[in-house]
Amino acid sequence: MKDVLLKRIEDRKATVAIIGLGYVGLPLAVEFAKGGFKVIGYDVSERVCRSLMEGRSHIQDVSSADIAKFVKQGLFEATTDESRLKEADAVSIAVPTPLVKTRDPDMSYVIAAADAVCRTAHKGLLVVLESTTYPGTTREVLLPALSKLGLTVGEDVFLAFSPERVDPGNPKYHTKNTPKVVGGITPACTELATALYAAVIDTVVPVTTTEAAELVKLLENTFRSVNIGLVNEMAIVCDKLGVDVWEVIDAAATKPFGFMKFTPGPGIGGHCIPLDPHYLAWKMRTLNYKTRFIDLASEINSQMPAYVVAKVAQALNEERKPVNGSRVLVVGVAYKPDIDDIRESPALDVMRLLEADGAEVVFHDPFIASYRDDGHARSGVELTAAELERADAVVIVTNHRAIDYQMLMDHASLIVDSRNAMARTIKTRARVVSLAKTSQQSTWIENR
Ligand code: SAJ
Repeated sequence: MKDVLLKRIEDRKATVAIIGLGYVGLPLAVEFAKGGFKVIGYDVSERVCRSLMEGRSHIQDVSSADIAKFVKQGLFEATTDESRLKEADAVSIAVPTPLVKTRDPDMSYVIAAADAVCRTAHKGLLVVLESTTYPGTTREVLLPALSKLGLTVGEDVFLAFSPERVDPGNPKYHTKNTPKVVGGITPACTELATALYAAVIDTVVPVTTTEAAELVKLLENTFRSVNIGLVNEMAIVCDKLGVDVWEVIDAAATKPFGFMKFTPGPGIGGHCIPLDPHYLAWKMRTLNYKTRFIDLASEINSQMPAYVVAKVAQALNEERKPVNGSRVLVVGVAYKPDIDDIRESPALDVMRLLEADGAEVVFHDPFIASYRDDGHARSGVELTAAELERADAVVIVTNHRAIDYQMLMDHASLIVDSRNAMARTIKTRARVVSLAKTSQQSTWIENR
């Protein structure tokens, strides 16, 4: 079986199925089509499949021109018909793995995809799970499901895990030039998964087990969460010492080895960093081990929105204004600069907390004109001089490059800057309050 599939991959005769046509699955589907493979994209969304078949991409990093070309050439087909998976020689599962309210894993999408694979599996099939998940998922969920069909994994069918490393909006790294880690249940599984991805991705990094591959991704993103938590705590430390945290970080970043720059902010958002580490924390709890770094980083990062709101309240108080009844303009609500994604954005928490204190909150984001919050649509405002002059406080939450920060300086009266976005503006009208109370710096020096 292994050699037959290896040959089909080598000759580009293998049909590749991708389950889940989102920000991971669709770029992967396009890479396989570019490599000359016939690709069947399976998604439960009728709307997604229809727009793809009409040649339109719904993913920022995938061009509609590519979709239209491969649909026309018959190399890519999007379908909601699960039975089409029967045609696949290899299937990659790239479905969401969110958390439920109690921050426990929601495996429902992975289980639904695994069930679809089992209903259409056949001898000679390679299955690769890409969704970020707790270590053990591939062996504990997918392996038994396939074995129940009477198929021996490693001989009749092959099973591996390969973490997705898609960084939406990254101008330099995309699916083809980002090294791909793969780990199989058996060496034959690893060999086949390596051959499949090596056909379209520049660098493939095999590891010995599916657990190792699952942990690689969790280490990558826990590393970020912990280091972001560290610099957020450093911001609080600098605030109490009256030191400019940005100056300290920029100077530390001059160290050419042994340091990696992270920057403080209003908290962490997105579909990876706030969620992935909790998959590991959950698994370790089932083994009676408390992953203290993950929990501490999460505790610090998740209290940053409240920290920013406390800064706003303090700054308004210095103007003898209560938060209650003040008009606050939040600038930048996407979860990170220069993208249009608001998922888990700390800006949502900042706005909710301000409104809970009675503030009248409006927002501006050049990438997000409106979004749905608790079921109702919220629209942003244009960034005008009038809007800035009307605000009792302007809060910079996400520092998009497209925003004119000098305009904020010239027209706002009070700015709370959670990203050091005002650093390069010329001081004119606004009073700027940073995450760390640099205004105390003189007191610190006087008292020494
Ligand atoms: N953040 C900070 N300070 C930092 C870095 C990030 O406050 O120094 C915040 C961001 O504003 C954002 C959140 O953390 O709200 C997450 O930012 P991120 O840069 O980690 O961006 P993501 O969530 O898009 O992470 C993805 C991840 N990619 C995958 O999971 C495949 C991550 O592993 C990448 O390293 C990251 O992109 C990247 O490098 O941009």
